[in-house]
Amino acid sequence: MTGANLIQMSSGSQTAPPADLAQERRTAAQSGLVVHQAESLNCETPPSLLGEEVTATAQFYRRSHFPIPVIDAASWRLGIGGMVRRPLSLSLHELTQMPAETAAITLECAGNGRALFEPPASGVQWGFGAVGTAEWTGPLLAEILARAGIQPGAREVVFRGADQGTVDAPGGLTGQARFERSMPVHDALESGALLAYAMNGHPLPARHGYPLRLVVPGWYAVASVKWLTGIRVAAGPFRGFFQDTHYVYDWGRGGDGRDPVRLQQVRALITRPAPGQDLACGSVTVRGVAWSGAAPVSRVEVSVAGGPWQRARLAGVPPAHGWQRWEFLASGLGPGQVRIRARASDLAGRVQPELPEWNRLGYGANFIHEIVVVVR
Ligand SMILES: Nc1nc2c(c(=O)[nH]1)N[C@H]1C(S)=C(S)[C@@H](COP(=O)(O)O)O[C@H]1N2
Ligand SMILES: [Mo]
Repeated sequence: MTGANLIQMSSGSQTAPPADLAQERRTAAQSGLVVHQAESLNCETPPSLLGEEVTATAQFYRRSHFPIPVIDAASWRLGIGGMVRRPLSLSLHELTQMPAETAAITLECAGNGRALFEPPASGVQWGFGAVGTAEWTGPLLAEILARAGIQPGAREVVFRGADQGTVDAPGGLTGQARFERSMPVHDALESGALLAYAMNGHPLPARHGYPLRLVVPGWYAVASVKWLTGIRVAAGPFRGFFQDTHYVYDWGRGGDGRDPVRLQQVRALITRPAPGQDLACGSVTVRGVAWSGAAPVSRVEVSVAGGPWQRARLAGVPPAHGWQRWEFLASGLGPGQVRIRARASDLAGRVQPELPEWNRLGYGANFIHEIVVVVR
């Protein structure tokens, strides 16, 4: 599908206004989001608001490390350089004139679920809602890289955002870092990544990366660099702060065992009923969403009141890059507090574990979601 003509991109000088933090916080709270750290605009979505195929932009979770950069779209350009045959510098207008794709893609923060780790892992204490699915529109990254022509011997593609600031460096030091992240060339070409200028049919809001962001299906969203200004093709491994120090699995075993986070872990969320909801005795339809970066979701199972895992029905056509909706008819509900749990499996053979492996920075925490309802 081409979306280029459907999105009204403003022409001429267009600067996203500096984000008013108090305003951002109010808007998030009014949309029902849980605001974690107002200073850095980190907000998550209660799972009960995540039941649709596509999440409304106002309810989409937000995660930014630094203040939102102010970008003048008229002078902004995307540079593509390094090990390429034809370095490029593209304006927003040029990008919107290219063939575009529109796809529903699920973004999930690698720290989603961190709050459940015991002992606590450091970082924003996300519950289950640092995840959302939006329709993103823009040219394929592979198409732009093909235009630039990757040179033989290139191994990685580094993506640079316009934002920067102070970070805690190892050894109790602080330093300056820019938001940059890399992917192997193969993944950059094969993952289906988009250079998105629109979200849910409108130009990207400032907080989600205006005027252009990378969106990488199946990968933890740290890969989906917002406020993109540059793409650099390189021979060596990139060692930036958000690649090598942060967003790595640190198993705390010492030595060199640190891998950057990559694919989303398999996971299901219950979106209906809502936690604490009052239900009448009898039956209720439990609904939710499930996703995995490694392979499509093959199965969702539900356990009611400590009973056995039972298979839920997967709804609709299997999505290419978005989450899978599912439903399950729970019957025979007796009075009292009833615990409902859901877990997902994928075609790569992964099953959501009872206890995800603890790691120092708290990534990949795909704990099984459970809610408690009150049956009367
Ligand atoms: N430039 C830039 N890109 C970024 C980030 C950032 O801080 N700066 N945060 C990343 C992380 S960790 C996540 S989870 C997602 C959040 O995207 P959203 O705010 O649109 O939900 O953006 C990613 N891209
Ligand atoms: Mo994240």
